[in-house]
Parts: sequence; structure tokens; C-alpha cells
Amino acid sequence: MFERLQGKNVLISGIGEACAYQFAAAGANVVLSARRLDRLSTVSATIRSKHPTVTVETIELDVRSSEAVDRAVSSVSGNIDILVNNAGLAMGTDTVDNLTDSAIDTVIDTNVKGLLYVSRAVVRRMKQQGGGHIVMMGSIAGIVGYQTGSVYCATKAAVRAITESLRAETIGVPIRVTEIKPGMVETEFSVVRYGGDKEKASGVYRGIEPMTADDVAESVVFAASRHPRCVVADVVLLATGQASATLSHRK
Ligand code: 8X3
Repeated sequence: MFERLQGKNVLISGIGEACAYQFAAAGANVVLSARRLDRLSTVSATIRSKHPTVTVETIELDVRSSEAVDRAVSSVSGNIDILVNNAGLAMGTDTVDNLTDSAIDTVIDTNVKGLLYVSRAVVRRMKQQGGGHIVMMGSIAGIVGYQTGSVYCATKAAVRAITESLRAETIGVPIRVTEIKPGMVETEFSVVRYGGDKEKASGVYRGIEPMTADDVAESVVFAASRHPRCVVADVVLLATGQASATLSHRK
């Protein structure tokens, strides 16, 4: 089912560990770029030992710097067939009147400006090479705002807007653009959002079985492995028992 990914080159921004493993398992070469090189080194060592025929590169990258993004993208050898635009975070759970400058700036700079810097550099590459596929990591938080989510929800609404604009701009070029909008997924996302408080973070998933990073990665890999004539444009992923960002059934 995933044979179309064999030998493709995939650039993943942000840790994207589950995606990296699944692409490598499908025979794709992966380039991992994120701020924490130690984490990437662990992922790349695992991939190398499990899938010795694929290549793995790691690049230390903070997407908030446009120069660093341009340098990182130019350092990738060969085509970039697939980009998984995954770097992003939520920070804090403050109402608008309590937001700190740092929460506003870090989240917008990473989720919106960083995503644009990476998209710009990669779209230029894909136009030169004659095509490619960009998978944007959106969220159901981009569909509807919720209490204490203003900045994060705004950035994910921006991801939706950027995705739609890019898809419209690339209709004459074989660049496919997909947006995946996950709901409740248990990753370190909530730990980061709650400033490292693991107890509060796990409270988000109390009484409901959240999705895992693997569930999201399966959709990314599915979208990327469709026939070139077909674009999986939009995927909304919810935990079973979840109806929206604000409505879930908890036992
Ligand atoms: C994360 C989904 O519902 O926590 O993107 O905002 S939610």
C-alpha cells in the first residue's frame, strides 16, 4: 500500500518521531530537523538499525529563524519529495487578558512564521524540481476557538489559511498540499503546554482514550502515498468519544 514511498526523500520539521519511523518503514529516506539534536540522534539511530537501506539525516533547526530555515533546506541533498510541516507548540493556558508576551511571540513565531519560512523554502525547491507534496500539521483547534486557547487556536486557523492559499497557488504545478487536523493526541504537546507539569498534562486525557502520535503518522503516510493524481486535501482526526475541540465523552 505504501510502495509509492520507496526511495522518496521526506523532510520533517519538528520532532515528528512517529512519522519518521513510519516513512522509514515504508522505504523513504528521512531528513529530521528540530531544535533538540539529541532527540533526533536517538530517532535516527533507531531508524538506522531497523531500516539499514534508508538514509537518515539530522539537522538542528529552530524554525523561528528564516536564515536558519533557508540554510537547512539548502543543505538537504537531492529532491525534497515530501515535507511534513510539523514544528509547532502550545504554551500556557492563559485567558487573553493574562497572556504573556513570550507565550504570544513563541507560539506565533513557531507555528505561523516558522511554518511559512519552511513552506517558502521548500516550495521554491519543489518548483525547481518539478513537484512535491507538503503535509501541514493543523489542528481541530483551528476550526473552533476554546477558552484559554486563543493564541494556539489562532495559529492553527492560520495553518488552515496558509494551506488553502498554497493549494490555490500551486494548482498549475504538481505540488500536492494536505492538512491533517488532529484532535486529542497524547504526546508531549500537553506537557509543553502546561510548562512541564505532567500531572496537569495527563488530566487532559482523563476518562478518554486519546489518539497516539502513530495514529496521526498513519494519516500522514497514507496521504503521502496516494497516487500522484489524487490529493488527500483535508483530514480531521478525533479520538473516539471526541466530537470537537470542546466536546468529549469522559468515563
Ligand atoms: C491539539 C488539539 O484540542 O488540544 O492540536 O487543541 S487541542
